[in-house]
Amino acid sequence: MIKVYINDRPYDVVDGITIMQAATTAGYKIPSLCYHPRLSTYGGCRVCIVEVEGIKNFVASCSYPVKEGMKIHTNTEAIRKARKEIVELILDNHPQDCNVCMRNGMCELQNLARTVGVETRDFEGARKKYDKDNASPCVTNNQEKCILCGRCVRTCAEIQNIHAIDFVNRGINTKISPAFNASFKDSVCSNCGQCINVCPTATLMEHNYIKEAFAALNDKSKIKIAQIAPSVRAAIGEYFGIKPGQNWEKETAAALRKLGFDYVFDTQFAADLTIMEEASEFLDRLKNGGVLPMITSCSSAWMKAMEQFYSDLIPNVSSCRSPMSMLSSITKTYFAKQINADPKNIVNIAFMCCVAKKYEAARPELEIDGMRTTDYSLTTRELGWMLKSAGIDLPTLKGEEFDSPLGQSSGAATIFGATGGVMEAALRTAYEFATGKTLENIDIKEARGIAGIKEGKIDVGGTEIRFAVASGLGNASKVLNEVRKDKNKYHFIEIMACPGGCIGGGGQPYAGLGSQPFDIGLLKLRAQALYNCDVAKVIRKSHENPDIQKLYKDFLGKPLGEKAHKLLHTHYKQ
Ligand code: HC0
Repeated sequence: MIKVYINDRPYDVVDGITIMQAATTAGYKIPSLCYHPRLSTYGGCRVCIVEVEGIKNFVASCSYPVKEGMKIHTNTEAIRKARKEIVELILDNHPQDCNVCMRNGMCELQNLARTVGVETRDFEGARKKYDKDNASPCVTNNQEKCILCGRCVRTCAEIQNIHAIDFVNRGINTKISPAFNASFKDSVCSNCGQCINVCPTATLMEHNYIKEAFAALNDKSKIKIAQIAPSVRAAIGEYFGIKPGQNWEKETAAALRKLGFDYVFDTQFAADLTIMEEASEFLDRLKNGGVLPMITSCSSAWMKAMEQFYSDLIPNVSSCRSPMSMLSSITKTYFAKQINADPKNIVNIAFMCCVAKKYEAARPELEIDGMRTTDYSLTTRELGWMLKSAGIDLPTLKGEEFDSPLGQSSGAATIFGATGGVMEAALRTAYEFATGKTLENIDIKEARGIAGIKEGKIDVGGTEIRFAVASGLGNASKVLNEVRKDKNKYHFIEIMACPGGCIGGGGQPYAGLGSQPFDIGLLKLRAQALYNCDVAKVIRKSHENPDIQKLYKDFLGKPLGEKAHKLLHTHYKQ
């Protein structure tokens, strides 16, 4: 430890950390923009400047290390004036359209301007003129709003290892773009949406389908069906200013009915269905010498990344559709029959924590007899916006149950939303399918926690199953490179594209001012909301869900059967 002085007060801090880290531990939040604690230091925006006695120029606190006896001033007149001017200069070539901007009220630049005291806009800087890239069903790019903080570029490279975007051009023409100025649609972007989570402005946003969703809700000739992903319930409260860590599933069901949905189903029902198919597929491969390790397939951004960068591993990837797509298949077949409806009159709208689900929804491989199954996939943020704009104050609503028969789920399905949850759910069922015995300790601790890579083993009927769990595509690439070297290292691998799993999805509410995207504390709170829900359920194994048992008995036949293959499985592009 060394002693430093911050604003004339002494503090003992760890040697070698930056001034910003020292200030944070001492209780000072230095304003910043390009800085992110989980990314490499860029030091480009200079918003975090401070004065250090004995150094002539202001220094960027995000990159300058502390030294014994250093005297730091974070809040002098000169610093306040310089910081304000830096933010004014950033604003000078930023559009003046806050009132009509989708991030109005949730914009870091707007907040920063207030924090540093910008009260007038005295200069009219050169404005950037670009066409908005709206072609991708997932990510839109409006470079007129970009302040070149580079957080998106570093996230895509350092967290996700995808490298889909970078700075291009020079000077006033500098912008962020996929290679060759391509649209996101034609790039290697995995659609994970993590760049959206870290973007401080409305430059990178999800392609929103709010207008289409409202139009469908107002169409009297349609049967409107909603489903919500596991992690939506763990985060939607944050959109309404409630602290993270609570489960809002019943209030969300009530809110969706108030929005006008005729049926509100739960993606978690289909998570149980996925486990029936995936556990059966795994045991089939294990018993009959199929390709191992088997790799989970429910994360849509992982699927796109896999097809682009790991297509040699296609035989390893489970053929199961994701729970979202399974539920959409079942509503337009089994459920349509139950209510005597023409599936063409059903509109399936899925509310997901994920941006890439929009791409998944549009995949032709998932059509059934030429019919699209998920009509629209919207993010948790889009749901929050729809509810607010319809005057529905979710946290104050009296909770309601999901509709039957596609609304009941096990605890295993709930934990799908956190990294390791799919593995734990699959192992609970695979064990009992393989052995015919009850799995006594169903909490598979090695699969839990926010770590990016986890490993474990479990004895399944005398065979030791070695498994791995990776969240974040950067971590996934490390595990997959191991698999390329040694196909026998694992039997079963779960991969989720987003850090922490779906709870950290690219479509989740923007992290609050006190926390950052992929902040470990935030992810832990969201995960805990799901694990608490698992423990509170009487049924905690997918195969024990009575409505799933009925679905197989009345309609599907058996797992991996002919009908299941047509409706619940898919194939991938080389
Ligand atoms: Fe996920 Fe899913 S866990 S991908 O992030 O498998 O969006 O929560 O809905 O489909 O169930 C998202 C979350 C899901 C799916 C489920 C899976």
